[in-house]
Amino acid sequence: MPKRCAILGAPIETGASQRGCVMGPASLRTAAIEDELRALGWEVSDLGDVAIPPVAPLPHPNPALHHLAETRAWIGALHEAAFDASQTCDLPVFLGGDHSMAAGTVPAMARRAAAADRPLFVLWLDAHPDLHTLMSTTSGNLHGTPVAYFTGQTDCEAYPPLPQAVEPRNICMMGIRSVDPAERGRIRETGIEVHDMRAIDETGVLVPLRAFLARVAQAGGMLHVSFDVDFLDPSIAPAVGTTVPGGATFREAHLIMETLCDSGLVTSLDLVELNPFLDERGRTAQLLCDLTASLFGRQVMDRMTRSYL
Ligand code: 6HN
Ligand code: MN
Ligand code: MN
Ligand code: MN
Repeated sequence: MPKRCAILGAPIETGASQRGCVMGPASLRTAAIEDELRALGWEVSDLGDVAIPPVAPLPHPNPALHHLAETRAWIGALHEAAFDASQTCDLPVFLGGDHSMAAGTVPAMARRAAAADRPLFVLWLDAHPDLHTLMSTTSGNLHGTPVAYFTGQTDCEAYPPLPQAVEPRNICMMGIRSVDPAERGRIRETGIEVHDMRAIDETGVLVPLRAFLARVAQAGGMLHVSFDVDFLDPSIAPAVGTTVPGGATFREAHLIMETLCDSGLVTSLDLVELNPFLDERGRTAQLLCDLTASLFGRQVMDRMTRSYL
């Protein structure tokens, strides 16, 4: 029986500093993500884009915050739509949209995992830990806040009530290379596993990835992958508003996706922060599409054994 995948568009850009992520889902569809996955033997249904109604401004004690009311509405709408999408298939793919959308998708997947009496694990591929609370952010850009919210930190109360928090010990971050002071403290307090680019230089991506996947398998967990375009080096992925030099290479990123495929553990995926207004002839959208194909089973040569341990 073919495995079933659902695609859900999340054209949110209110969490980012620059406009353009609203076009992310359309760009990924133009890069033919649906056809790619179907060619790999998946049954794919495109559920279209989530939308929000107009909202009134929400006052907040942190005057730096941008677009709180709209972002809050997006989080609520995405949570429901992502939860529903997850009921219809084996592996929903959420097309962003800026990273504040993970404040909707990740709690939805945590709720789904709890209903199945399984823990949710999160692999966070990003230059940034996105661990600000609504009080600690100084940029006020809410795409810097989803991890604080979905791990249940205080000072996120202006977001919708969280039905199910993700355990910090079930989170693994890779590619990190830009951390604000408040986030540094919170990484220490929560004990979230962070592999910065120096660690990846030293060990490669497979050592930490395999150790994490072994933990997920051991716990019988579900695994959500949140892929921020700025995880990649800007020289191969220019279409993002928050580029940081020294990111993952083409092969490091593919090897992660291929290894995730072999593990058979991934149960949901975010593709976030694609800003087509900043792209060069669609190359970043195409790369994201190819990386997703690697996660869904594309390989150069057939392998006799697909062991990941
Ligand atoms: N992202 N830490 C910076 C801020 O403005 O809070 C950057 C956030 C980037 C957000 O990667 O999705
Ligand atoms: Mn802004
Ligand atoms: Mn991010
Ligand atoms: Mn980022």
